[in-house]
Amino acid sequence: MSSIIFEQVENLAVIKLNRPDKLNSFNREMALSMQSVLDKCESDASIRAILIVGEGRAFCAGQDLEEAISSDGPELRKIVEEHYNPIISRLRKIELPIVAAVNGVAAGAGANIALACDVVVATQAASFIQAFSGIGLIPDSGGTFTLPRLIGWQKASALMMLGDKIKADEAERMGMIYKVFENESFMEESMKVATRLSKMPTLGLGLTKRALNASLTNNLEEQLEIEEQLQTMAGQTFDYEEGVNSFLEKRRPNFKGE
Ligand code: T3D
Repeated sequence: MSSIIFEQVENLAVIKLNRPDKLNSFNREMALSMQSVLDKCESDASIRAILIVGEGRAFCAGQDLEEAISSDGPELRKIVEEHYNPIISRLRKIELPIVAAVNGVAAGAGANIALACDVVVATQAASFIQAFSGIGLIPDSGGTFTLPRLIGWQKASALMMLGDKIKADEAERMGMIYKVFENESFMEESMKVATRLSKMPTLGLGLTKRALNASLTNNLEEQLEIEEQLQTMAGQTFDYEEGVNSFLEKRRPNFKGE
């Protein structure tokens, strides 16, 4: 059984983390498979959005701790350098909208992988735990970068040090995630969000992601400059023409992602 399941539904790639008996925690094989499947999504022009979800009752419990302490497993530095850093870099660099559908507990690297996605939705029963401090580690997978930007420095440092379990509703209230859906309709609602994104102007959304990424280090003048460049690019796409024409003709747009 593969630890990462890939399915394509029209223009949407669905990536399932599939080690349910280990709460979808990452071992080396799963981390490397995740990287290859993300590469496939990036290089296949028919894919216009990605949804990541966990199989079973958890989203992801972070690093597989049995592997982490095994004498023949990869050393800790390698786990961060070769497993998690390349996953987070891909999630941010791939110019497609990526939805994390958090179907249960998201702990450690599992939480920070979800939070690196562009749109994070969760089922009511989900929770987020910066579990690292409980085992003497520091938050990795971009957590020290992402979490303070999402919820502010004070809340982030407290959650990262205390390792509190944050329920989905609270995560939504504090701006950590986009939306919570009821348990019963969670998968259907998550698919609706991701499918909608997969039918939108893909290049424009990709450039929006590029602009947001750049804003993390730019000052206002630099950001205005990049908006000018990227808007010029967006204005040359088929989907821009289609969007304006469909508006003027009072009809639904038929975006192609071109
Ligand atoms: O080398 C390095 O470690 C560097 C990399 C760091 C990145 C990280 O992600 S560090 C953080 C690692 N993750 C954790 O510390 C979380 C560990 N898990 C938990 O705290 C709890 O399992 C949860 C809060 C996530 C869920 O609790 P609960 O009560 O719902 O489930 P459970 O009973 O604890 O777990 C169910 C099974 O999954 C259990 O196995 P069993 O007893 O049924 O055979 C448990 O051992 C297994 N499991 C859960 N998390 C992990 C795991 N097995 C391996 N690794 C895990 N992370």
